[in-house]
Amino acid sequence: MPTNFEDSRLLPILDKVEAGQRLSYEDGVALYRSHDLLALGHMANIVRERLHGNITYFNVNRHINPTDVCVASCRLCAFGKRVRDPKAYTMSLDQVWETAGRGWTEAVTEFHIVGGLHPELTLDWYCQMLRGLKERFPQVHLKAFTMVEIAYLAQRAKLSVRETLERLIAAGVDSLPGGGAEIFSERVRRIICDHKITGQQWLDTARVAHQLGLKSNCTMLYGHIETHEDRVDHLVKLRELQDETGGFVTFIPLAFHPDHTPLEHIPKTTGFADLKQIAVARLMLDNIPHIKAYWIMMTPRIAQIAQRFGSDDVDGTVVEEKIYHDAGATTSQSLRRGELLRLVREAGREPVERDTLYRPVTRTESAFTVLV
Ligand code: V47
Repeated sequence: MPTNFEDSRLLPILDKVEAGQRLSYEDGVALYRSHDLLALGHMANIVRERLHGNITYFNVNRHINPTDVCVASCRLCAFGKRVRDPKAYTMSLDQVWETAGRGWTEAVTEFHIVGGLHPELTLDWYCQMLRGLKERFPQVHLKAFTMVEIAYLAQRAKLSVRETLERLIAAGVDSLPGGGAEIFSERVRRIICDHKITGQQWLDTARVAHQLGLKSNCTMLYGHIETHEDRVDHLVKLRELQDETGGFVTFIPLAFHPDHTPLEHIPKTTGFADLKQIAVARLMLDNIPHIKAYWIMMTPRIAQIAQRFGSDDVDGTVVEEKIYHDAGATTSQSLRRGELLRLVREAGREPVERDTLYRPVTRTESAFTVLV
């Protein structure tokens, strides 16, 4: 098919994409600088269809946030609360287990569990929580704790990251979500999340997790004070670690939601910027299998269009979401399985329900089978 690029500076990059060659740091900056969104989408779609054909993945999952108490007080976040804040909450173990079973009747295949850095909850408490979930929901995959939470639990328990992860794995952790990476630039982190682990520590924690056989996701927070160069640097660092470990399954670009944060003056990202971010991620992260357009963050409308701009996943049913809704997200907190199917089909893609590790799931009304 003939290509009609408005931005002719992208043509050498198109040659590389067609030849399956790796894009350079400079290529990444050129992609971000271009306004030729259709050209970016065209190139990203080549890679996306080469990897996944016409399939778009989704899952039936439930988010659980056991506590919003957090010692970090990141400026980017509207979710975390001080331990003495009267609006803060911390679930008891029984409440976590009860929450896990609440919601849709559709059998979930994954619990996505993340929370604040609580100064009093111990590693043993989290291990008990995991064991209780496994006892009650043995068929459900536990995707739990960001690299930031792992590093904090290790520090509090006076254990290495490796030992901490070994205990969490023994208690039931099956994989790790991708949150907390923000943007690796230390200059930016000093402003948006100065009490969080460094970018290097996030990467080191992911490395150890992957060495122990855990798969994880990875993210990048964009649309605040970062530059194009900061974004490319972030993507290249993820790509380098992936060359080493192969442990990342999915990349999720996260658009900054400023409401109720100390950075409220920053304007929200636009649909154009969100689609460009999906496309650049697909083009730069040649070794990470999946690019997720998280519908809660992007809206179902943009997540759907993203299926033609490099993404092959829309995330899941979610059921209850706090982190983005505390920061002003106007999307609903859950979509039913049928709604996800329609969203994907109307984008001209073939929906495939997956488990956390992208194995196809077949289901009846209340039970599911993972095809292994
Ligand atoms: O860790 C926090 C970010 C993350 C804000 O692994 C914010 O499958 C925007 O990581 N505006 C949580 N972003 C979400 C996350 C995630 C979501 C869906 C799927 C997966 C996965 C992971 O959101 C946090 C932080 O990086 N965040 N506050 C905010 N105001």
